[in-house]
Amino acid sequence: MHIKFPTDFWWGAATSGPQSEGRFNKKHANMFDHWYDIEPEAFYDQVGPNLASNFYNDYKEDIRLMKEIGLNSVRTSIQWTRLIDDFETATLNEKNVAFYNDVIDEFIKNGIKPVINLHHFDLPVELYHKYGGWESKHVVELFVKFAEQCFKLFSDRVTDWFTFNEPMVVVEGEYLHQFHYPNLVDGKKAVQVAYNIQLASSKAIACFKKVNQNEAGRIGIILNLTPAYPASQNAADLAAAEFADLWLNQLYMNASTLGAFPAKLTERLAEDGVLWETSEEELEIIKNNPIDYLGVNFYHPHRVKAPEVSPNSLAVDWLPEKYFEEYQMPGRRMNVDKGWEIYPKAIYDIAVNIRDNYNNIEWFVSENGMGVSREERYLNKQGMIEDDYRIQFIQEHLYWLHKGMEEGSNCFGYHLWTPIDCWSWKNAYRNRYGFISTDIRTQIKTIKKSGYWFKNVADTSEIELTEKLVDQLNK
Ligand code: BGP
Repeated sequence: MHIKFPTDFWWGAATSGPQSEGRFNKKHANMFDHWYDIEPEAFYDQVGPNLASNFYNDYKEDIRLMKEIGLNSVRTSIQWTRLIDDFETATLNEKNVAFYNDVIDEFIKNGIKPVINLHHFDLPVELYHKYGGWESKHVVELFVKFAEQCFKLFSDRVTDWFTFNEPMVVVEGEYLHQFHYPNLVDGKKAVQVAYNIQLASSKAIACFKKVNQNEAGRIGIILNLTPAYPASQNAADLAAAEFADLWLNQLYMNASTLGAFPAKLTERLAEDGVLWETSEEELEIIKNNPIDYLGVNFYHPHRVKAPEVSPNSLAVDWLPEKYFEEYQMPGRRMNVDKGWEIYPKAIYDIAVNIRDNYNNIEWFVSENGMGVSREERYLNKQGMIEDDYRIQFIQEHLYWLHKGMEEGSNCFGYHLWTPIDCWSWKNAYRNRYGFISTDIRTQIKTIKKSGYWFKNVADTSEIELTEKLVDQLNK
């Protein structure tokens, strides 16, 4: 079976500054840099962000490889801790301004659209120690100053901007589930942080409208958006799924696209006495600055059930998990290396949801991918990793994405996580996601089978699926 996508479809991949550049010539540390400095054993094999995939030194060669595999667009992020010398005044580090200018120009020279994100889990750590990071509205203002510098410096050439990558992961990682420094468990703070990040995004969008230099310029947010599938149709499981969807998806989706938080969520948070501090003026800013377009990161579905323990038995005052619990569906298909369920049809559900509930806003798959350990297992005699599992994973997701588009969803692109194997936070280099492998000892980069395969997809905007695979997908 042949599937055809629009000829101007974005075929690309995503990375981030902190995961690819390395800490070279960086005056400041972000949250992860600092965490690694104080507790290297928290990271897989004690590998930290110092070298990452050496993009700071290798960007020319890396971009050449990205071109070789046909990518027409690539997302990365500008590190706040690299670009800015003084956070209060947002004075620039000129050497690093030159670095980002070169990177952007190099992408453009190679026919690759640079897609620029401003925050990828990389808050400057001193803003956490001084002000409580995203708990503080002063930090919101400082972020907007940083954003303004980026727009002023680069929006003559960069047309595609995003404010935040996966804000909910910051909330969960830092304040709920202890996988980002400072590893707190504090529901009340989590709620305020969730709000403050939305406010920061909306304020950055307001600023973009004032200083953007390019008529084609647009700005959005990147959300890890996933339907919350209930474990059963029982009322209790349905209620759990409803709350999970409000908290995990609708909070940012509604505020960023429709200009207001879902009332059902704010009412519940108010009843529970944990609603964020806000003001009429701030809510006006959120209302008046919706995104132009959306990025959706999708890896795995959420399956939820009613909590088994009484909400009152929670050890801390309030947690969103009061209302839902993760459900491990028997027989689910797993990527065992990463521990994530594989469920490509969710992309179709996301497409339909955006079409029906969010004014069919333009969107793209900003991350999707499969992290696999010890990929050397799949090296062939010529030294190429034969990652057929990744090719199939992409095919399956593109199949469902295409179906959603056929039914009218306004999707304009697909980005894999990630172009070149990069550093993955706590997991460091355990799971590899790239079209191109990185040897972390030598930093030699080699195109995998999926990279060559993807070049053909990008060149033709078509994919070929076997009947067997299509049958499986429709079972
Ligand atoms: C997303 C992040 C990416 C990337 C990816 C893979 O949530 O936006 O930065 O890391 O997940 O996940 P991991 O690195 O945890 O394997």
